[in-house]
Amino acid sequence: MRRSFSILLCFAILISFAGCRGGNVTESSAGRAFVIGFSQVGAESDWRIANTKSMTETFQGDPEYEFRMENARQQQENQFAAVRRFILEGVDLIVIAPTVEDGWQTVLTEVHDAGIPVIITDRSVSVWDNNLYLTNVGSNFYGQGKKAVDWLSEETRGESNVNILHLQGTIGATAQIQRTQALEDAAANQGNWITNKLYGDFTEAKAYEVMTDYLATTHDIDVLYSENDNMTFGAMRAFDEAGITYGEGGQVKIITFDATKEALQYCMDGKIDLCVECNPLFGPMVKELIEKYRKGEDIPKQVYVEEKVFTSKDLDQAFIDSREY
Ligand code: GZL
Repeated sequence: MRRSFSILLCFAILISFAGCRGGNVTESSAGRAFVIGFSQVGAESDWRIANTKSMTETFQGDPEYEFRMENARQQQENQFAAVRRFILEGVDLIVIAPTVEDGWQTVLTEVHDAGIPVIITDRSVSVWDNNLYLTNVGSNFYGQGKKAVDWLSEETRGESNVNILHLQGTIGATAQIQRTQALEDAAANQGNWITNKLYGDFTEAKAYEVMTDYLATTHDIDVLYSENDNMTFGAMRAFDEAGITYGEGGQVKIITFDATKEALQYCMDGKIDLCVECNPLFGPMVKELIEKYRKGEDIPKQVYVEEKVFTSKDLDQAFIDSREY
């Protein structure tokens, strides 16, 4: 009786050790690829599709890496589920492009407790302890908004009242928070800027819907401040249907963010007044930071990508054709 019990006890102890991962999961063992789990926001915009292409092409072409991407369809809950799956799979590093800033404390603590490093890309997360992630690679969204409002301030200098229609992206996303803040700060200083907000969730369809409804109530718009190109395209379609002119020489000045090829083409053709670039092509930069991390080198907590603004004067067809997105 005693003998069979001790065999059973040893067997139970063996099973319990087999279930716990030993060692540091962040160091891929010699010979196997370094596994990256990437939770992407969705496919809501041309910008996002270009960003996914940049990340995918950077890693999938390199045998040293195994790249697993999950599309959250703009739902944060889907990102939590994807990140928890990556933990269970024991990936070596997790990259997250967060839908919104809030709500990440718990799941990032779980990742931290599992010993898996995290890189935040594009937008940011709001957590008590920024040691829960290695670095944040993305845009200075407030800086983008500041470039836009500085241009608009010059364009509307001396005008009595400026009616600005503000098309907001996904509420709570860093891109929305900071592009909105830049406009609100400027409007507070200008005194003659009157702003009205519509919610377009960064998509063309939603923007077309809300703009069509809005134009049924008023056509009193001097400026459209649209937080991404796809919402701008939806708004332009609604303007066309309502007979409202826009762009250079039109009733409505259009400011748009992302500077995708399609937006730059409209800008060169005088249909959009200002394109504020938001650079999605940071896959190579993320890879470079991961390689520094794997070598034990320090990496900065925040890395901004280079970005510019464009008016029709800055554009020609060769430049637009040369753009990657
Ligand atoms: C910006 C990114 C935004 C883009 C939109 O970095 O988060 O989300 O401006 C996209 O096109 O939907």
